[in-house]
Amino acid sequence: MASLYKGGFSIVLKRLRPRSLSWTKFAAVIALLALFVALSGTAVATNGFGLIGSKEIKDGSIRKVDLARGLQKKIDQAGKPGPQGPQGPKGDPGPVGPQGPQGPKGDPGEPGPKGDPGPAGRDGRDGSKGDPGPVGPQGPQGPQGPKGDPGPVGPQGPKGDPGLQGPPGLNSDHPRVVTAANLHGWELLPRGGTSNDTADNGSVEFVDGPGTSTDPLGQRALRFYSANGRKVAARVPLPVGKLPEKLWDLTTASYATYVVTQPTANLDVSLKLNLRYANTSTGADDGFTTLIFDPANNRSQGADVVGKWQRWNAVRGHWWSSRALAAGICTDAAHPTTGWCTLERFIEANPEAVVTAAYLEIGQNSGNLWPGAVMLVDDVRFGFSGMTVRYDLGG
Ligand SMILES: [Ca+2]
Repeated sequence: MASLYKGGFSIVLKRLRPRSLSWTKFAAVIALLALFVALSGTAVATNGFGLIGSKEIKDGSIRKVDLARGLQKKIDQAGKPGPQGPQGPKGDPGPVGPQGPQGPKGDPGEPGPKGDPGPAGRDGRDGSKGDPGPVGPQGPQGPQGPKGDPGPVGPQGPKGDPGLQGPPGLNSDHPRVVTAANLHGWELLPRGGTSNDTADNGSVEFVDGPGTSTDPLGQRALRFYSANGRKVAARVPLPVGKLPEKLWDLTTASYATYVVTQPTANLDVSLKLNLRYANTSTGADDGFTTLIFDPANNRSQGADVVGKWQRWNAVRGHWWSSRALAAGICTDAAHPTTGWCTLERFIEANPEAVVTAAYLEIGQNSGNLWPGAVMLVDDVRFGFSGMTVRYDLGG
């Protein structure tokens, strides 16, 4: 680099000096600058013609004598600079500068999380009545209400189907099966019925018959047994719901017997009718007597045999009365004149007699003829005015 001209250097310095510095202070600064450049070789200065570097100082392009005298004096007075001291502490931060202009508006941030619900507010004032809402779903069925009044009678319906066939009528030949479970009005009287014995004289019960070939109706029959010889009986039902039947209306009275054990000859099951309003000559004024059909007095209908079913038709047979009659007849089976009589003869003499009870019976409360007697009865037919009922005893 070309050396500076002597005259030009002072002009350069004048141009470099700030007006706030005196020439003295400016000279000291230049001296320090020159010293610093000489040591580090990095300081620079501008003078309008180029840079003053350590090279110019070292190679003598700028010499001390080139400087002003005052500056030379200051350089001489300054002496050599001492070694570089340690780095001082960090200075305090400078004062806050003035606020800069407002920056551009930033982008909107992401929405924050949903906050907690606030406390319930107070009830508002009643608003105006709104429109009715839609009809809700049907609720559960309520309890049953009280029974309503009966409605008016409707028109008569069509004629119904014919009903089921009813039970056999009184005059039916269809037998009624009498068992212990369904007696059809029969009464079993092991104490003799009207005799009021305090203990059973024997038994009256349904049993298997002696054989199908000889049983007149079904497999079973009604068995009469007199252990002590006294009466045991079975009551035959009379028509229900009517006044006592007149004896003269008796149109059917028949039954079958089977003698199993006969302690005395000629003993068999008899049919006995309790009567009122007979023309009796003794006893109560109501004309009570018992009219008796006994197979022993009707051998024209069957022989005295054991172990054989025989049928007895009492309406067509001979009877006798337990009490004397005004007519003096039918009172003693053994008497040739007053002995047994036909039913027609008895009715003729006792036209007002009515039947109050009917029994099939064995035994005798006096004498000693019947102990151990065993006899069977089945296929009983009994009825008034042609209304006959047939009974299958035991089935
Ligand atoms: Ca039977």
